[in-house]
Amino acid sequence: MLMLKYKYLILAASTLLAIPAQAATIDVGNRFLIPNKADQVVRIMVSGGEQVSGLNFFAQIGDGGPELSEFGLDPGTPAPTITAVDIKSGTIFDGIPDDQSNDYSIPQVAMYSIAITEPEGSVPADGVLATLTFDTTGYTTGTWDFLLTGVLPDFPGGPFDTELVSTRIPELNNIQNGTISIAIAGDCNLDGRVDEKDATILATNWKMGTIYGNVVGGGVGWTGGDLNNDGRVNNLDAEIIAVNWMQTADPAAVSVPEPATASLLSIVLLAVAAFLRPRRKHC
Ligand SMILES: [Ca+2]
Ligand SMILES: [Ca+2]
Repeated sequence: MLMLKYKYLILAASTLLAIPAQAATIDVGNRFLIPNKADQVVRIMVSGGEQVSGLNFFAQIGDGGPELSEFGLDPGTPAPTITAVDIKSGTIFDGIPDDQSNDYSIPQVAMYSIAITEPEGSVPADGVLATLTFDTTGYTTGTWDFLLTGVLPDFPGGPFDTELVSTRIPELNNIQNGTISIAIAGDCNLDGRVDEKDATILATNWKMGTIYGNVVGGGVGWTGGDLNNDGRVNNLDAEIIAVNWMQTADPAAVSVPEPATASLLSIVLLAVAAFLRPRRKHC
C-alpha cells in the first residue's frame, strides 16, 4: 500500500514537471506579402497542446502607425495595415459557444479577446491561433516588425503581451515576434526574380505543410514555397509562380505575355513532377 502511494506521488510529480514542455508556443516568423494588394491572409499557429480557456490577442505592425495619436501618443510611421482579425473561426476556439470581441483596433494595432465561459472549459493549444488580413496598398517594398508581445509600449499600462489563458499555468508567454515584408509574388528565394529556382523550391516541398500534418510549428512559410500563406505547398502556389514567371522588382522588365500563363503553369507542374518522380522510385 505504501509502495502504491509512493508510485502515485512520483506520477503526480512527473506530471507537474512535464507542464513546461507542454506550454503553448507561438512563433510569428518572418512573413511575406505581395505589393499593393488588399485581403492577404496570414495565419498564426500555436503548438504545444496546453489546455487553454481563453486568449487575449494583441498585434502590432511597425511602430503602431499615425493613429497612435488616438491614444494620446506621438504619431508613428505608416505601414501595411491589419484590416481584419479572427481568433475564433477556423482556430482552436472554433467550436466554443462564446464569441470573440474586438476590444480596440487601429490600422496597425489589433486587440481581440475570447474566453470560454463554461466552467472548467478548455481547448488544446495546438493549431491555428488567429488569422489576420493585411492590406499592402501603397507599398512595393519594406520590412516591419510584426509583434504579438510588447505592443503599444508607450501606452499607459503597456506594453501589452498576447496571452493564452491556461487552466493549469497562470500565465503563458512563450511567444517569438516576427516581421512582415513585401516580396514579389512567386519569389520564394527572395532574389528579386521568379524563375526555375523558385519552382525547384516548390518541388522540393511539394505537399508539405501544417495542414497536411507533416510540418509542425510555423509551417514551411513563404521561403519554403507556401506563397499564398495557406499552410500548404500545392498547385495554388504553382499557379502563383506560373502567373508571375520572370517577374522582377521592375515590372517593366517582364517580357512574358499574359496569355502564356497556362503553358507556364504546365512547365512549373512538370518541374514538380520531374522532381517527385525519382523520389517515388525509392518508396
Ligand atoms: Ca526567385
Ligand atoms: Ca500555399
